[in-house]
Parts: sequence; structure tokens; C-alpha cells
Amino acid sequence: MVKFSVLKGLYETEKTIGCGGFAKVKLATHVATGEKVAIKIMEKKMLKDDLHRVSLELSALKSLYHENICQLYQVMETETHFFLVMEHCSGGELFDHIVEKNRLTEAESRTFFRQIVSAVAYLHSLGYAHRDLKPENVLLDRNQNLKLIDFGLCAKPEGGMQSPLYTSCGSPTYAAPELILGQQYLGQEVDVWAMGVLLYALLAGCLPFDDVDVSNLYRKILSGKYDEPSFISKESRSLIRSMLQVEPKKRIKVSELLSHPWMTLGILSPVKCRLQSPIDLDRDCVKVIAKFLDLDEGAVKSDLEQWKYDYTTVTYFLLLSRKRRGQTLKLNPACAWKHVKHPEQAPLIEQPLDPINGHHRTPNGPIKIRRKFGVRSPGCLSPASNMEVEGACYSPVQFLDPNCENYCSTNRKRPRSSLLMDEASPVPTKKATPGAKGTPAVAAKTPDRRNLCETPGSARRMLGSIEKSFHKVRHVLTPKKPATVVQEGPVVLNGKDLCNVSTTQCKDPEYVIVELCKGLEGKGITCTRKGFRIKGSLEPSTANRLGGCSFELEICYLPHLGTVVPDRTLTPTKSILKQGIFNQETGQNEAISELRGKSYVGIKRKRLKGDSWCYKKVCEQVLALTCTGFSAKEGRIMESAV
Ligand code: 6BE
Repeated sequence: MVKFSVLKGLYETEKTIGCGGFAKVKLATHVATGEKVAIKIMEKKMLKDDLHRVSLELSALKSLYHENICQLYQVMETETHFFLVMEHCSGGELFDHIVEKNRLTEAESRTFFRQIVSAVAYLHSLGYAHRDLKPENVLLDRNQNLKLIDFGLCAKPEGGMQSPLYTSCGSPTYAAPELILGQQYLGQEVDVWAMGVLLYALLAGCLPFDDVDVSNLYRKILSGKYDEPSFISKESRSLIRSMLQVEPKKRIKVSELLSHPWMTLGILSPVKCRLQSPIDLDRDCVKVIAKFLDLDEGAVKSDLEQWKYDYTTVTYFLLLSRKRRGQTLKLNPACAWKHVKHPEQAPLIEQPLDPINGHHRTPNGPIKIRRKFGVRSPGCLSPASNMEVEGACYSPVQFLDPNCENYCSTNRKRPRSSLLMDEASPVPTKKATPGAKGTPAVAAKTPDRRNLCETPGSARRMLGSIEKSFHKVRHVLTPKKPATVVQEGPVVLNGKDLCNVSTTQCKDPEYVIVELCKGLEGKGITCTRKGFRIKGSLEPSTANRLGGCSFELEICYLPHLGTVVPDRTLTPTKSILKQGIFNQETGQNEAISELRGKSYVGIKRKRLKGDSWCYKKVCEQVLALTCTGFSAKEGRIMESAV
């Protein structure tokens, strides 16, 4: 199914793997190479006040090339949506990895933390501060390499990294004391604090500063006091302590982190923050593209060197990654690319500049100077010398795909939204004043996980009219949702789906769902039941300060592990996968009705949106309920032991 015509023939979209506040991430296959990618899709209408973040994120991503930063491959913009085609990180969130393992060993934490420090040091070296470092923003690729994501809150102070910033943003639990106090701060220093919280989370499996009450949370952060679990080594504790220094000037510097003895223990080499020697465009990959498009190598090469983040760019990146893995370099002739878009027909694109030097960065390291097209949007020139410029402030690239209804071949008219973003890009500096009696300034604000970034009023006003004009187009582009089919009974889980499933010792799904709802409601979690699914949510205003979360729990039958016929050629998991719920007597897969009272019931958990730590709390509640058998009383078809 292709929902977005702009992707037609170029990407085969699969499932949605994440829904954030204003973006959804879909898995997809890049048709030309058959490689997996992640597509971050943002609906402009939903972006509202967050529209400028896309601009920030794009300008940052376009200047970044690092093995621990999720690579941007292609950008598409239609009247209604932004599509960011990005590197596929099949290992999912580092957060889930920690939750799954409870906590990580020192060696594993070191391996991960070195990569985080490397990515952050690289960012800082380019003049960017991330400002939203947390395990939810760190993904793992197939080789367990870490990849930093989400640059929507990053900042690039005009006067360089030593210039102060003012806007408080990011998650409260990762916020440095100076952010809480609403003071001016240095991007590097708040990133170091957040990395301290992150390292603590890796090693301890919980947060150093945590409280259900927001003011208490801020008090704890400001005090800088936290528990040091005894299982954490003296060296680790000392490193965490050096990062979690309340006084920013006493905090360890990123440059010191790179060669810190803890970081190099057993590995010896200091952390590298930059990629090694610049590499020229890979000739083999260029050749393959040239052959496919019937162009000469030189044309493809010069096209690629412009780093337009179009289909040529993504194809190059993916071919290169195939080459590095020792896989064949060939392109799928069935791909629509050839028919819809030749490099020379590409719309004239405003080039993003390397925000540091006004140079064009190339993914392979060398910086090529191409000043001509780099246009700084006038709105970005800050009048005050100390004024903060959030993110880079170049005009977002206009990209209209010829395959889309809204493609404008002359490309003279900029989409209104882009003009809008130009206006919105210089986020006004906001100097928060700490409340009376030392009440933290941020505490009074909405405890949204990414609070406190503002959009100028003019931009907000413009949005209203743009929304209206987009409304019509949206109806054409967005097909109606199919009516949801409410199932009669619980689904039977396949072996593939067994992750994020809590098992119960109960065989009655109705009992489990009723008790689960009761138990969660008892903990102040709002639940709505639909069939054998529960949609739940935790409001930010109630028990948590993390911006709340919503989740889905699905009651399902677990595969009948006991009746799987062992197949010696397969591993146990594969054996379940292959055979499903197999009844030895009948030699058939059992129907759901026949499973009643025979199969154990499981609860599949899924975070829909919101804060991960808040979601972790929900998971803990679910686990607590399943462990206690939902209540003190005996379940109807409950068994005491498996
Ligand atoms: C840029 C945000 C992003 O994701 C998970 C998988 C694959 C790819 C895990 C489960 C199948 C593969 C069974 C945000 C959030 C959705 C995690 N901004 C990404 C890129 C991004 C997500 N992935 N790759 C890139 C990703 C995540 N799964 N497994």
C-alpha cells in the first residue's frame, strides 16, 4: 500500500514504528537497492508551533556525517508533509535495550557511552548543541552501533559554542540545574549533564533524579544529590559525579571525556570525535548509478557532490553501505526512479551551507566551497550580538517531488510553509526568570517533555491560513482509514511477536482484561477497552511530570509452547515460528475457540506516544499486576505453577 504518492515506486512503506508528538516514523524499503530505511513523516498541519523545528532539524542533519548519528538520506516536501528518509536502525531504542536488560554491564555501558560521547563531541565541534540527549533519542543499528536522532531541539549559537543560550528545552529529568533555573547556559555544558544522566541510566537502570512531583524533581536536580548504587564501580561513580556537577564550570568538559581513563579502560584508544581522512565519492557506487540512469559518471559525480538529499543521494548512501558490508551493488530495474526523475531534471534546490564556515559539507568529510546558492534567510540575522540562533538558520531546502501532485516545475514559487519556516527559524530568545523563593522557573510551566521552545506570534498567525489551504490537499492525499474491525477473541501470538509480551499464569482472557483495567485505573491510569485491547494514557498533569504517555495493551493467547513438535533442524524459537500453535493429536493448528482454557494469556505492550520513562512506569505496573495474578483472589482459570 502506498499512502503517499510522493513515495510511489521509490519506497515501499511498511509498518509505523513510532508516533512522536508531531512525527511518525515508518519503516520502508528503498526500491532501487532493496535496503531498509526509516521515513520520518511530519504533517504540516499537525506541526503548528513546531514547524520551525523541522527547519532546525534539517539544517543540522544536512551538515552531519558521523557513524553514530542517524544519517539523513533524502528530504521530500509536499504541500502537506515533510518526509525525511533516514538510516534504518533495526535495533530500536537504546531505552528499550536498557529496560530489557534492567541495566547494562560496565563494559557494555562503556561501548555505548563512547559512541555517545563521540557523536556529541562531533556535534559540538560543528557548533551544535543537541539539548535533548536521552536514551529515547539513541537508536541501535543492526551491529549494535549507536545512532543519535532528533535534532529538533538543537541549537547553534551564532557566536560559537562559547556563547550562551537561553531557551530551556528538553526533558526535565535530563535537564541541567542551570536550565531548571532559567539561567543562560552553554550548550556543551547542558549536554554533558544530560550525558551524565544517561550514563547513570545505563549503569543503574533507573534515573538519578526522579520524583512523581515536579517541584521535588527540580529540587533534587538543583541539589545534585542522587543515590549511588553499590553495584556501580568506584570509577564509574566518579565519572558520573564529574558530569553531574551542579556548578556548570566544575563539570567535566567533552574534550576531557574523550580521553578519560574510564572511557579508555580495556580499549586504550581515546574516543574519536571526527571521522578519519576524507574519502572521495566511491567510484563503484557512482558507476552503478550512472549505468542505471544512462548518464556519464562525471554527471552523476557532480550531481552527487551537491548533496541535494534527493533519490540520487539516498541511492548512493545505500549502495555505499552495501559495499561496506561486502554486498553486491546492483539497482532494481523495476524502480520508478528512472522514469520520474533524472538528476538533470531535479528542481533547483537551494543549497544548505555548512553552518560553521559557510561551506558545503560533503558526507565524506571534505568541505567543498560553494557559496553561490547559500542564502541566509534575513530573519535569521540576530540583531543582538549575544542573541541565540536556534539551530542553523538557513532557508530550508525546497523540495517538491515531480511525482507529487504539487510539483512545481519552475520552482520559482516557494511553498508558503517554507517562507513560514524562514520566519519561524530564529526562535526568539527567552530569558526565563526564576520564580519567587527560588521556585525553579521551569517548574511552573507545562511539564511537556519538550517544553519551552517558542514560535513567533507572526508565524503562529500565518499557520492558521496555511492550515486552511492545506486542508483540501490533505483530503486528496490522505486516504480514509479503514474501519477498525473489532475482534471477537484475543489474537494468538506468533513466535515472532513475543517481544514486549508479559505472560500471565491465567488462561481466561476476559478475566485478565477486566482485572488489568481495574488494576491500572486503580493506579490513576485512564483505560478504554475495545475488544481485547486496552488503550491507556497517563496525563502529564497527574502522577508524572514527563509529559504523559499513551499506550496500548493487547490481550492475546500465547503460543502453546508445550505442544510444539521439536524439529531438530531448527532452534526452539524457529520451531515455534514455523509451526505456530500446533496440536499434536489433531496435527492441526488450533482455532482460537479451541484455545480457550488451554493456552495462557499474555499481554502485549506497545507505547503509542509520549515519554518513555512514563511508559516504563506503566510497564512496571502491568508487570506488577501480572506477577500478583491480578489480585489476591484466585483467578477462575488460574494456575499456580506453569
Ligand atoms: C530518525 C527517528 C527514528 O525513530 C526500530 C526498528 C527499525 C528501525 C525495531 C523492532 C523491527 C525493527 C522488530 C524514532 C523511533 C520510532 C524509534 N528519527 C528513526 C530515525 C529510526 C527508527 N528506526 N530506524 C531509524 C527503527 C526503529 N525495528 N524490530
